[in-house]
Amino acid sequence: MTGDIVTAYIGLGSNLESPRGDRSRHLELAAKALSGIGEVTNMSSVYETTPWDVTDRQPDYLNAVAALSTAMDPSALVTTMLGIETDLGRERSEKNGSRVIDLDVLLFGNNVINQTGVQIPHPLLHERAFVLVPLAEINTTGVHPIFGITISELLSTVDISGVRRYGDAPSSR
Ligand code: PH2
Ligand code: MG
Ligand code: MG
Repeated sequence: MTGDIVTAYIGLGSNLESPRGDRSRHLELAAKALSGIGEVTNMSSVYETTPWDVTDRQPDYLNAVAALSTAMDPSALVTTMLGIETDLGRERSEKNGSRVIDLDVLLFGNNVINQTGVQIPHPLLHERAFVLVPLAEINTTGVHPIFGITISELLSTVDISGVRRYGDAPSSR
């Protein structure tokens, strides 16, 4: 714990069914889990997105972004995200391949952190429309702490054609 309350932005993604439910259900279970560790102060709509990187052999994703007010330090937050992923049945196989749930710490206040296993801002955040579209929805004027430009400015640099609005924000209650 740092003692400080910080707003972290968490990327949520799912492109598989599991015994717990479908992609939407996984986002909802993840949102509820987030509300158990801090206050979810904002949640984007859900977007259906074309797979990025491994494009030929995995289904479309649902993606969303949550704003989480937390007193955890970044490393504890990352560890907690991995624990929620495991609780929701995530199994790790191919890099950038299909997953039941993925919870990435995108931003942690204005902090820049480069430790083993903890890279914040997320190193690919600025390249990924499936992150920037939902992030811009809830944090338009937020400034990327390395590039020094806003999320909406970053959004204007990427191709958003693979990102379609799918539905309302997952309930975190
Ligand atoms: N996550 C990945 C790899 N590719 N593509 C989309 N559309 N959405 C994701 O969440 C995603 C991805 C690895 O984390
Ligand atoms: Mg990811
Ligand atoms: Mg991840």
